Amino acid sequence: LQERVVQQLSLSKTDDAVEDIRVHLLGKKGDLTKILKGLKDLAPDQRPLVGQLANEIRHNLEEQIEDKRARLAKALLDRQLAAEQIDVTLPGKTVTIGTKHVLQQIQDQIEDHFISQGFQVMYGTEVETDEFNFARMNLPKDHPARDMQDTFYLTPNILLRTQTSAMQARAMDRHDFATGPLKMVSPGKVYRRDNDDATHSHQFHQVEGLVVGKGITLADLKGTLQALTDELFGKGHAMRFRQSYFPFTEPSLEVDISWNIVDDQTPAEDIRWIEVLGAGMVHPNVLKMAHIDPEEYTGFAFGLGPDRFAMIKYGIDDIRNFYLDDLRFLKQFSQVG
Ligand code: FA5
Repeated sequence: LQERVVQQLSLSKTDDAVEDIRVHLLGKKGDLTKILKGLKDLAPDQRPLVGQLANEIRHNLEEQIEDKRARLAKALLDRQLAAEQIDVTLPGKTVTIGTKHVLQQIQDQIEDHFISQGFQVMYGTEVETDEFNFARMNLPKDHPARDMQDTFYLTPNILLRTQTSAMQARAMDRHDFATGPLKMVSPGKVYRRDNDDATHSHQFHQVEGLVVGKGITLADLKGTLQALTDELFGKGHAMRFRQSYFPFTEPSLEVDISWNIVDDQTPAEDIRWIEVLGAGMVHPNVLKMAHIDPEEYTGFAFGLGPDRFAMIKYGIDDIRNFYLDDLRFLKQFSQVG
């Protein structure tokens, strides 16, 4: 028995294998355990002799098992140390640091501009109720103008917001007009069942702007938009206002900006316009639904597309580039903003 065990030990390569041998020898049903248990069946004069021998063998084998274990552990440690050796002279790995997405950069620039003009920034939620996205914007159920924005509905009354205008009513509800006018911008993602093309995406961004106070006029709206575009684009991009229609503003207008740099001499047909925002004077019904008296207060609102602002600013001719996660495209904007 002793010889067999010593041989097995010398062949075993893992701690588990050694444990296996120990159990077979000294476990409850182990070979040596059986011998020790069998002592009582021996003739009384044989017991001390056999007993002593068996115990000696046990001590001896236990020692050998411990010894083998220690050697295995040391070998393992040696292997680990060798494997984990660090060559401090090797050149370091470069850690690639991510940068802000170009759309986030444009949004930050727009936010910063408005903060400097005394606006507060409010973030809405992408999942909205029909009430705030449409009804409070003077678009009751079955209003034909709802078709202007084809909607992703989650339930009959809950949807993915189609416009950041959904934050207008929330802002008016929250504001205490005794403290002064409401001046807020609200940036975020919006969703529409639009077909994607060079200037449309089914998920895009808007920045809503809303000012409500006493004596606010269309001239304030135009001045506000002019100041924003001057700061963002510098001089050289022409801007034009067109009459338009939105159920929540009266009058309503849309603003186009020239994609190319132009001056007074540029022939009209050479100017490449892109629509960047809708705006207007807040409709009296919208004020009334927020319990604001339209006789006393007026306001303007706008909803601009930062994706299109970025297209103009960085000369990008296809909006889909922003959403493809192509690092070669995105890395071009790691230094701007
Ligand atoms: C609106 O969404 C109105 N809520 C804007 C508004 C706010 C008007 C407040 C009056 C007062 P419109 O659907 O035109 O309007 O979208 C506004 C801007 O969002 C557009 O000028 C354009 O810049 C951008 N936009 C609209 N649809 C898309 C699209 N599918 N992909 C990218 N940008 C878009």
